[in-house]
Amino acid sequence: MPPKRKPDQSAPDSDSPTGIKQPSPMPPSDPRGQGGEHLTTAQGVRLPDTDHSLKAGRRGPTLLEDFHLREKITHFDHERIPERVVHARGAAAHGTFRAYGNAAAATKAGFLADKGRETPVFVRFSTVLGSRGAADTTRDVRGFAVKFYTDEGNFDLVGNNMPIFFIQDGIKFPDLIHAAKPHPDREIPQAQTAHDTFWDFVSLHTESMHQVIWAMSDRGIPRSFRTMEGFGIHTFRLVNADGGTSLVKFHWKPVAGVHSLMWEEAQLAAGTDPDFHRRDMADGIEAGAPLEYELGLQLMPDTEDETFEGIDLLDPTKLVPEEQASVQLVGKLTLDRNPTNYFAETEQVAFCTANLVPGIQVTNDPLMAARMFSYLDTQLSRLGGPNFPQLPINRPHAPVNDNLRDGMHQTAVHQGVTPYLPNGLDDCRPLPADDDDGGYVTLPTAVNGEKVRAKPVSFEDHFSQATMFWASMSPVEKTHIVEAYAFELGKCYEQSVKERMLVNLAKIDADLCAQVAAGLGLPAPEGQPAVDVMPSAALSQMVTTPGPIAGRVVGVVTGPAADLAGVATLRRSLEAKGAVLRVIAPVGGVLGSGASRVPVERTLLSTRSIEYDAVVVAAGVPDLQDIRLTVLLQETFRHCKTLGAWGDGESVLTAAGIDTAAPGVLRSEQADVSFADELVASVGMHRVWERAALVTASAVPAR
Ligand code: HDE
Repeated sequence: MPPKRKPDQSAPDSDSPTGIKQPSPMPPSDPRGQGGEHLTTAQGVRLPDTDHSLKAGRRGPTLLEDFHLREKITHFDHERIPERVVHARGAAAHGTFRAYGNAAAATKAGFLADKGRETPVFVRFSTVLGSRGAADTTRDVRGFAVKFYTDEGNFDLVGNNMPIFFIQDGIKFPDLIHAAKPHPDREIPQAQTAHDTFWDFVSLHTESMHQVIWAMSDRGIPRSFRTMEGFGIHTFRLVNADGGTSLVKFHWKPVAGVHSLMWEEAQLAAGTDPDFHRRDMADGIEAGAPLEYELGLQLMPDTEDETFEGIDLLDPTKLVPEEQASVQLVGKLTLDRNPTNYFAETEQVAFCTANLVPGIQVTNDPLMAARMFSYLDTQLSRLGGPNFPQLPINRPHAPVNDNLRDGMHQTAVHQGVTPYLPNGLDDCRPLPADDDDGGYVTLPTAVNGEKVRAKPVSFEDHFSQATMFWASMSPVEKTHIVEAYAFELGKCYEQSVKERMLVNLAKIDADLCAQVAAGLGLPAPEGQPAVDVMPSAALSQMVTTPGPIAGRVVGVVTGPAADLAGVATLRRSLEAKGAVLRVIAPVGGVLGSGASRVPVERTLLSTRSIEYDAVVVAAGVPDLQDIRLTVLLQETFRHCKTLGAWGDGESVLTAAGIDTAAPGVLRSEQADVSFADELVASVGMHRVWERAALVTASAVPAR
């Protein structure tokens, strides 16, 4: 029998390359490599030995005749495909989208409009700049690409975790990416914007200023995929069953809230666990804590000037504040299955912004226009030809009847002799589908104008929404933004780049500019920032009430004499909330005996503070002292995460130099339910920000 797929895993379904369900008695396709009893060649010939090449005598030479050696090495030589030009580093999961039904007034797209309809999805999260093997936690924008396998064909919502973009016209994308990728001479630095060419480009290119301040904020270093928002960025046009239209921006709202890492954590994780985000997602799904997001529509009237409250909706560097157009939640995305094969699914999935379904259309956003071309085009070289939609992960779940034929890697065996239209030999089939038959009918919008290489005047304001973003931040978030600019510009060698960037920051906010300038040791120039901006509460990540803690990890420091009954109580409470408890001890092995045996999951050598959202010391190990434990506890304190101890565990905190009276340090006589509740509530706040002022060692002095 072939090996069984793990319970948390899923794989593309068994539709044929043409989208038609395989008729019985065809077995469902099995994406696993090992399906049979014996090792064979690619031609199915059974092999007696794969450890020795065929030689003339034991000491060689190797014979050209060795078809097994040649086939094995040749295939290996061609195992790699080009990584994505951008978004090369990613991780994905399968799931389901369930519509609430309240979008029906806005769109006829069935997967959004039909109450309770469930649509399979595949979602790939990514960083933009790093190569395939780069670290997950570098400061960057994150991709949030969703493929909906709807009954009307595939719809791809290829978005990011920030609602705006660096450029207003797709023709500049190669410039942006060339500047942001590693320098062409030495190919450094990897996966980051903290270098001269990036800041040279953006400082000369002021339409990037809004996206750059987002990237310098905590949004650039998410805690996990589970705690990221997602945005379609561009304005789309929705069409309802009566032909009525509206303009829309898509939002994904994470049920777990929007939370980030601290910059030092992100740096530590890049070294000690470069797979931080993908591991978190895979482990969470395996542990039964799916990732959940609600899809939100920000609907705006479809007016002739495609402008809302003075905001040009075709300008992808502008957002529409939620205070001005509320986000209506219309469905829920649940990611609950890990892929079975990284290459076949996560690497070969091909998102295309041109994958649209009836009810959803694009607008004339000039960034979108270039994307409509680019995504199909890039797959031709990445996936080796025009038949990539036949790959199992890309196949629509709707029937495909495309008259497209042949080409590299054709896996369908098309029948018949009439792949052309019109034809008389097959009754002129397949028939065109009009609106009533579910055809994708492009709205007949009027187009007029002179051919020019220019942009509208309404695209010229590059600073006021960056000012709005800054004004919407809490003091802690502002400090992080200042530190991020000072860090990144501090990594630049070119003085002129830093000075030019300060001129731009002065146009966003005088205080921001002054603090960054102080960090760089440069004078702060004067600017004229917009004065009448309204802060938008939805832009801040600060929370005032505890949120869910699903997928969060609490480390419990133990030792041979630790109170294991207390550990069990905490574990029950945390697991009931979808969180994970990990037992840390000085060395590995098993604690306790009999029914209360507890395996040690991390030793002081094999762990680091970034693995935990909170760390608690158990009673029973009061004399535990170890420099690695001190580092662990100090880092947890410095990163404003919950600390705690019960019973005599408190002395371990004290010995490590932790002020146990500081905010967010929980103490209790026992690990009882009320202690567990306190812990759950504190982790639900994400950070103990009251501690921030005590620990912000790198704070730049204010002006
Ligand atoms: Fe992409 N982008 N992009 N992009 N993008 C790609 O497509 C491109 C843009 C985004 O997980 C590529 O299949 C151009 C905005 C995501 O597989 C490529 C322009 C947004 C992903 C490409 C943009 C995105 C990509 C590389 C400017 C947010 C990863 C490989 C006109 C709304 C998808 C590939 C995945 C990937 C081109 C701008 C999001 C080269 C030309 C804006 C999430 O085709």
